Amino acid sequence: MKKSKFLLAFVAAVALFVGNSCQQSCNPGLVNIARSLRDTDNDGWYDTTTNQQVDLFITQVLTIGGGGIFGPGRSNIIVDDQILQGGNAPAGFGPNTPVATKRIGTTLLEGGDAPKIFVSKVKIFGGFITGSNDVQPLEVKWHNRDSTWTLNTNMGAITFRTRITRFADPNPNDATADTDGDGITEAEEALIGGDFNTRDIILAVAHTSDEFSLRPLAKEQLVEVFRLHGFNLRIIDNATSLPGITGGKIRNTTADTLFSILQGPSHATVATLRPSLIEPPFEQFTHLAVFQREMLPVDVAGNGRSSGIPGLDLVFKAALPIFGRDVWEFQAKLLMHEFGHNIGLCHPVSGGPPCAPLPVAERDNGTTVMGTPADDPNPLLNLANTLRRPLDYSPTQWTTINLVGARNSIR
Ligand SMILES: [Ca+2]
Ligand SMILES: [Ca+2]
Ligand SMILES: [Ca+2]
Ligand SMILES: [Ca+2]
Ligand SMILES: [Zn+2]
Repeated sequence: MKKSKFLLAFVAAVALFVGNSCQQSCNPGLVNIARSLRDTDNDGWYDTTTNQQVDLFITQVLTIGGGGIFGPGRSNIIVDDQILQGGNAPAGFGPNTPVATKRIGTTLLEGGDAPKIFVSKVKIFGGFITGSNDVQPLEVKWHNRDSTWTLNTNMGAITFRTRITRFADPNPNDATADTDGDGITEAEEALIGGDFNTRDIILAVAHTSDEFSLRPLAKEQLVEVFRLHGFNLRIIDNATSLPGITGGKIRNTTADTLFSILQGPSHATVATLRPSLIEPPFEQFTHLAVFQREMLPVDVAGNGRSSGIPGLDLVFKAALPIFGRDVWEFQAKLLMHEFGHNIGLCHPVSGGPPCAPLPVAERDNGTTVMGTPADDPNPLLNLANTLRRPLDYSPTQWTTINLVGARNSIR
């Protein structure tokens, strides 16, 4: 960063010098370079169409023995936690649909002219999508150059293509603009390589013991259901990193003496963990979930607690006793429920505040993962309703997600 600032200042100084002294003859090339490297509002995006969006595509997949292009249901393909084929993924991802996207602004200057290297994690496997939990992803390196190449795997050959498009800062005099309303400013979108027109959500997931970690398929299913509703959910945990944010295994860094491996922080004290996991530039928009075996006595009422509606933190019981993390999609559903509170959603039957009542047809524990046993007085119905909740929010709930409210929540 320092180096790029220096370079920028140097180029700008040269431009100033050239600009002042070239009444008769000057070097227009140098002036143009300086102009193209201007970041007036200092948010990490150049004023002009110098920023790069780099898309990764899969143009062809050939199976060993089969010889054909993968058809629906034949295999599962997952790239960076996005289920492209298999599970409930909609059919029809094609050679022109990006499977990964990176955006680079003023960090283009870092390291001089060397290409930027990106790493994507690719899973390709047969059988059931639940096999995802046991598949080791391939690490595929790609960079900001237009290129096409083929990777041979033990499942077959995958052909990748990269494409660069260039874009300008949409608000060159405003670093705090938030066009897409995801609670992430333009300056912050630069830190995460976010899109100005897509709602991004950053969720860090930590656990007090490895046996409570987030299961790969649970993570992929959550990313998928959010993607189908227009959100780019990025989950940072022990398997996925983002510089500035730490997920994965944690220990007690708080003054909370009750915090242990079995019982992590309470919903009220989880916020005190934030400084050890989330660097200041990411603090205002990053959600933090802590997975533990049991809730502290203060949180005993449930399997998980959000710190607020909306809020940015949550604690969560990571597994069912005996049955573990996967049965009935326990982990994915419980996380989606508590996270729903974080992003401003209430229970469908008992409702708000702060939520407006749902349409009558949606006031049903079975229509949304936000259903709660607390609204079923009959204990038998309780269990049945808990298990039949879909891994989904209701249609109205998807439209009322409040990411700006989460950003501004008290913690
Ligand atoms: Ca800018
Ligand atoms: Ca801007
Ligand atoms: Ca934004
Ligand atoms: Ca965004
Ligand atoms: Zn709840």
